[in-house]
Amino acid sequence: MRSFEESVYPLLNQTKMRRCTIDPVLEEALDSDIVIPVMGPTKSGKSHFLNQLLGSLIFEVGNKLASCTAGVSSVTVTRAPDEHPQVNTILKGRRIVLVDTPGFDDTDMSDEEVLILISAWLTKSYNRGMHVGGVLYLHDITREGPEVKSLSVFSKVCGQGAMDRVAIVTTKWDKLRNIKDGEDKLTDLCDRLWGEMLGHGAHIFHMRPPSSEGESHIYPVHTTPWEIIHSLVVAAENCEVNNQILQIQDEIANRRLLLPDTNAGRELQMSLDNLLKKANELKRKEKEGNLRAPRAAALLERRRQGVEMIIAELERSAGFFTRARGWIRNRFQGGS
Ligand SMILES: Nc1nc2c(ncn2[C@@H]2O[C@H](COP(=O)(O)OP(=O)(O)O)[C@@H](O)[C@H]2O)c(=O)[nH]1
Ligand SMILES: [Mg+2]
Repeated sequence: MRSFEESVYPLLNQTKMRRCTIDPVLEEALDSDIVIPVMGPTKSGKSHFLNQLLGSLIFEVGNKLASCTAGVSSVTVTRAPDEHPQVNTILKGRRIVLVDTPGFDDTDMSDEEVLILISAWLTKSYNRGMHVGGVLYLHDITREGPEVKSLSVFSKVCGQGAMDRVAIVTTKWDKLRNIKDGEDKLTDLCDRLWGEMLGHGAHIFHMRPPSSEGESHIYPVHTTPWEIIHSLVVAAENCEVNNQILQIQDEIANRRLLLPDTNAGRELQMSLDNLLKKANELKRKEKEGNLRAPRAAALLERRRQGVEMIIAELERSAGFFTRARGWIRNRFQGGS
């Protein structure tokens, strides 16, 4: 089986992200583990959801540059709280591995970088025998504007075959001034954006706001994090263990595709052409003096790391890319 991450990690070693990529849970992987990655746009409430589920502040809420939540991190649970005995009946002592991931459309990280981190974790977990029991996709119901890219990459990471183990979870209902607005948005999202995923078997849940005890009737639904996890554990139980795989894991580990050639990579247009365009755009911004502020400079540095990582992977594939790499580097770093 191809070890995707080995091609990427040496490069990560040189970056600030190194500590975020070494996940002790992966070092002690068990083939009975039920992996549940939590994905979705930045600030949709992924870390908050996990903390609520775990009943403590495990994951940092509100992504910050250079913090470990900027990477992929996981935690294992072997027992649900006593109010959810049905989960424990199914688990029979097996571990749930909850995986917190960075979101696409992050201001601090390029989408390519995010996909590399997520796919590296998933490939490594698959190569170590773990199975993906289900996947959560969180969506902030108060969100205005599109999240088309995040969703389309997500659906390509999972693949149609995994959709019946996907749970779309809407969050932040308590922030709406008017619940009706949320319900209207929901109808629109189900018709327009999520229709295909739902058609392929994805489930939909709405998080009960923490303050809604006793008044949950005003919300369209009232699901708690453990109820959602329960539904995924049931879905995993009904899925043949060999089929508990995501499309991107199959593409990289079994079919030996390079990340840019996977469906998700293609969705992000991680081609050399596109990298060149990005590099040139960054160079142009630099020339225009847009990057004088320290934060903007840090952003450029991270984007550069993202591009470097992708180039490192492309470089592995053929000698052709070695020459292309030198050329891209020169152009990107201001050479001719
Ligand atoms: N009011 C409200 N705030 C939330 C809810 N879920 C998350 N948040 C807040 O939204 C922000 C982003 O949450 P976070 O979990 O860091 O998002 P992530 O980037 O998806 O991990 C934080 O300030 C959270 O406290 C919710 O259901 N209601
Ligand atoms: Mg987070």
